[in-house]
Amino acid sequence: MEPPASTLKTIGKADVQEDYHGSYRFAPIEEAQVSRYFDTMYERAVSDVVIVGAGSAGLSCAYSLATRRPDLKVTIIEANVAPGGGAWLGGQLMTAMVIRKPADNFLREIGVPYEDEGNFVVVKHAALFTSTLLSRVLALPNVVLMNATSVEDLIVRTDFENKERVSGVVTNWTLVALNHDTQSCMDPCTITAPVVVSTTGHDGPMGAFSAKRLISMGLNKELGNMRGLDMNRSEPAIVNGTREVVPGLVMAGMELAEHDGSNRMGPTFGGMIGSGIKAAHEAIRMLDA
Ligand code: 48N
Repeated sequence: MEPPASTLKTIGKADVQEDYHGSYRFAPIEEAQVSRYFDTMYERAVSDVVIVGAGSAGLSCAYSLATRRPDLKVTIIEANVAPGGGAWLGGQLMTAMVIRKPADNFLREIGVPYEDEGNFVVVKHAALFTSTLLSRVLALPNVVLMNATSVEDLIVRTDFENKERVSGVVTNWTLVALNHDTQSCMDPCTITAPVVVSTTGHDGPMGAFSAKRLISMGLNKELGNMRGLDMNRSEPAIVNGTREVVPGLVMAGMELAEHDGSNRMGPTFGGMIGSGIKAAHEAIRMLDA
């Protein structure tokens, strides 16, 4: 989209200069040239895959999907201003992040250093994993992140066999989504996509969003409700259980524990990585079917 015509009569020669003795000069700009977000919303109104939630599972899915299939328009919707979900800390006030083998393969793939402690590896700070993964994902040309944006509903259509199929998401600014009962409804936007991957986690003001919405719209009977902590049982269950839970919707990460009623694992993140990668494989299977 062409930038708006210049409203300034003359714009000085762009004699840019990086100088720290009082003569620093920037190239000139029109204020209107800064408003770019709406281009993104328009360009991504139809995406190939929408990933709801930019936590460790959602970001692992985005990286695996967008690198395997650079032809796909992958759009991530994240309710918080800061993406990353619960992966900024290894656990309550613990900074290091434990990742059980074989999920360490992914760390080498994206270039996160770690200490090898036998059955698992330790990343010295969880923020090192999350910031590295975020930077790798956002550097991919076919990935767009819309943060401070909430999915507040699912688009559901009937397919040619008259089966209900999730076909996209309904979005709004998070501040609006959190305040619908304090003002008249501010209508949302939509993003249609043949595949939606929901990784909205298990807690927080909007956690387990799709797991709960499937019930309130009658596409699922009841929540499985996440069970108690058991690291050895939970991580394979989450990875192996990652799947298309209803036509058009793949569920992964801790949201799946709410949907299926599988155990939680606490501050070990290999299951999130594996579940995200499995979700990427599921999304490709669905698109190629
Ligand atoms: O990090 P989370 O919460 O979710 P996961 O599944 O990626 O990772 C979970 C992991 O951090 C754990 O909880 C660890 C393993 N602990 C387990 C345990 O036993 O305690 O990320 C979910 C993201 C967040 O950033 C939310 O802001 C976002 O999803 N989100 C949404 N984004 C858009 N629209 C929504 N409706 C929405 N709901 C949540």
